[in-house]
Amino acid sequence: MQIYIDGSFYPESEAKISVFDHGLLYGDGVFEGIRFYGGKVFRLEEHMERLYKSAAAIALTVPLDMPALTEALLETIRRNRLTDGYIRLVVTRGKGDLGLSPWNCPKPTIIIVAAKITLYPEESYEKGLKVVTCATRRIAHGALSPMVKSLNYLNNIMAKIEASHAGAGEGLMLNEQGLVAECTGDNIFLVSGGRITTPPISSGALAGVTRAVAIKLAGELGIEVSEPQTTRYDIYTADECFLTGTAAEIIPAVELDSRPIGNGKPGPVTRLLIERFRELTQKEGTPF
Ligand code: PXG
Repeated sequence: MQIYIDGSFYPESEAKISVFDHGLLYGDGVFEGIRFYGGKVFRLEEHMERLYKSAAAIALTVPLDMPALTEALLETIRRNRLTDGYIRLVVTRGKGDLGLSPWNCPKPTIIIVAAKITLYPEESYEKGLKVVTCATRRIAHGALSPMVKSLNYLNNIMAKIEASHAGAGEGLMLNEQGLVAECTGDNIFLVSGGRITTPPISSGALAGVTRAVAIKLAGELGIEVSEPQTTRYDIYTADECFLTGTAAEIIPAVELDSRPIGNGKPGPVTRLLIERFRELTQKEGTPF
């Protein structure tokens, strides 16, 4: 495995960053998780734009411009001789001292890892996931914008722990008002009466790249999509539910808090979207 750090490539055993890096000391940094399929990177521009926006929001200047960083990412995939896989692109505040001030970090660190990923077994795509509501709330706008894909994932990790303790594949996260935001690493969609809904970004959901793809695919199928404030009641009483994310792609959710969603099996709209999503990932992308 060849890992990119600040302009050079290293084998995994030599790919090291400083223990004084503020990404490690304070979770001060941003990241993206990106997939590539059949020799093409899926929705690369969207991921890049979100990374630069996340960086701007935390007053972090990415030391490479977007074309140069994009080329570094493509070169990392080439060096690893992969055709299908997953990229973790990380920009940290860089090496500083033990104070939390970012002004002691002269140069942000860029890390690019290209590897394989399987988040859920194939069986979960056939049978659907069980989801439970987590007590841990999604980060509030007043604390840190949930739009920022930052290296601070502890609240989502706390929720993920709750979900796995409850034997569920994913955890539902509510915002401070008790409205549905998203899952720990995926956006959530409902199908009710032939229409699709997903919680608005303002609810605390990440502006998921896969979320946008699902909305576009639904539109192409002539299915109406809206973004109303969503409660758990809406999920309990929906016909179908599915989750979207770069790692998870589109995956059915068939149970929330031990209540079956619809008939408790992946529904026809979900299945159709999964099929269309798989076709799209083979067709579109940035070649490397
Ligand atoms: N919400 C949250 C909180 C996320 O972290 C998504 C939604 C889906 O967004 P995208 O843009 O990927 O459709 C994410 C992304 C992992 C992993 O290792 C998690 C994500 C992406 C890649 C890998 O579990 N989450």
